[in-house]
Amino acid sequence: MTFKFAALNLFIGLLLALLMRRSGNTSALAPALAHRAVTADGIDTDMYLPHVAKPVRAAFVVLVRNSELVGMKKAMRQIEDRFNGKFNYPYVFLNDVPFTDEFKAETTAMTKANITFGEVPQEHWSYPEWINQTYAGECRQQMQEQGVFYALSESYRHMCRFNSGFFFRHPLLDDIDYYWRIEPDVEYSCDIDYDPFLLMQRKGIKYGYTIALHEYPETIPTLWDTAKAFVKSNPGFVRHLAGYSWLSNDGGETYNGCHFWSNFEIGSLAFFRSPEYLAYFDYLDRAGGFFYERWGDAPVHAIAAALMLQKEEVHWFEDIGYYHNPWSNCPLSPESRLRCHCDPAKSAVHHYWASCTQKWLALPDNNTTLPAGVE
Ligand SMILES: Nc1nc2c(ncn2[C@@H]2O[C@H](COP(=O)(O)OP(=O)(O)OP(=O)(O)O)[C@@H](O)[C@H]2O)c(=O)[nH]1
Ligand SMILES: *[C@@H]1O[C@H](CO)[C@@H](O)[C@H](O)[C@H]1NC(C)=O
Ligand SMILES: *[C@@H]1O[C@H](CO)[C@@H](O)[C@H](O)[C@H]1NC(C)=O
Ligand SMILES: *[C@@H]1O[C@H](CO)[C@@H](O)[C@H](O)[C@H]1NC(C)=O
Ligand SMILES: *[C@@H]1O[C@H](CO)[C@@H](O)[C@H](O)[C@H]1NC(C)=O
Ligand SMILES: *[C@@H]1O[C@H](CO)[C@@H](O)[C@H](O)[C@H]1NC(C)=O
Ligand SMILES: [Mg+2]
Repeated sequence: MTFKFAALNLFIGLLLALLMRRSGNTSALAPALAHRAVTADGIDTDMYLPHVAKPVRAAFVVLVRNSELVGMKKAMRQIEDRFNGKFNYPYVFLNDVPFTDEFKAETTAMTKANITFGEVPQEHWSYPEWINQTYAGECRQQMQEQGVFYALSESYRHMCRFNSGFFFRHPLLDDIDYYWRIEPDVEYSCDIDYDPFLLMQRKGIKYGYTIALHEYPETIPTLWDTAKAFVKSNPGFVRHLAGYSWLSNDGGETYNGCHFWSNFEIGSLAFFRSPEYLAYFDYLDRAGGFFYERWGDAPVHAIAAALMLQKEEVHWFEDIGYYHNPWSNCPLSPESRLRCHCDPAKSAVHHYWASCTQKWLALPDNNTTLPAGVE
């Protein structure tokens, strides 16, 4: 039986080869090979067709307002042209109010990929009962007098808290392991010819970024002390002691503000859904700094990533050209000029304010020395 089939296959193969030699027409075999085409990563290209299950359970996750439709389309156009037109990862749009029909129709028209629209549950976008809202109002006024950006905004604080502790719990992400965060008006300036989700999955990367900056200290006066108090009662949280030397310039005493700029993130949802991260978020949330100060999701994510993840589990997507006002990431290699339209001289990595990237890359591997300032 088996032998007969093998012989038949061999016969057909020889016949085809002969026919091709005779006709000199190599595209005669193309239809047979087409459905076996693979990407550089060895993935069957059929897996990247729209509406088909992808090699990685992943999606673009976008929190956005209806009023930002035009900026959203601009960002999507670039994501699609530079990457997703070939890969067709789905989009999940989230909003604290229902999306308008116009928003849904116009974003859906931008992509062949699956797209879903969800609302943020009210308990993920409101004041917890332990927050004194009168006091929170006084704090906002005080920050306004100090000239802090978004000092008076309540919605900005709900947004930061949602991105810190809730986005990964949204039911539309239940079947998803990795997310890629995008915002309206961001720009992607380089062709991306490989699947970053697959890179993360294969290499065990938990958190990917393009730009790492220093935070404005006046938005987070007590964040570091709160995180340290959490660690004191949950010492198992810290699995990467060298992370302290990235977060602090004085051995852990104070926070230097280093964080990954979270308007771009490609991350593992399992990391955020872990009991350790959830306990950390819960502790921060009870301390009230999302409302009494203006804690950003970027430093909240970054403190956890630096302390919970190993150096190699955090990846700088140096090769992804990216812009969110006012900073950009632009690949430096000469080869990149052929697939990018950004100016490498303007890449944030050269700038003091964004030197946290260099600092991460310089961290020692496998460092288990606890700095002096941390108990
Ligand atoms: N649905 C909804 N989305 C919001 C709200 N506030 C912010 N967002 C989204 O959350 C993300 C971050 O908000 P931004 O206003 O861009 O905050 P930012 O990046 O710190 O500040 P900018 O420098 O102004 O971009 C963006 O994708 C916004 O569209 C809100 O009240 N409702
Ligand atoms: C080559 O083969 C393809 C597929 O069989 C066919 O469509 C095409 O016309 C052929 N071309 C020539 C020049 O024979
Ligand atoms: C795309 O959406 C359809 C319809 O909602 C769904 O059945 C399918 O599983 C989705 N596919 C992917 C890959 O998300
Ligand atoms: C809430 O804050 C206000 C203003 O600071 C304060 O007067 C009030 O006592 C606080 N309420 C509670 C229950 O702590
Ligand atoms: C390990 O990190 C500590 C601070 O966290 C630093 O003082 C020490 O020099 C590092 N050790 C090595 C071998 O790099
Ligand atoms: C770090 O430690 C891990 C596990 O102990 C080991 O596999 C890896 O090779 C080490 N890396 C370096 C650079 O020493
Ligand atoms: Mg923004």
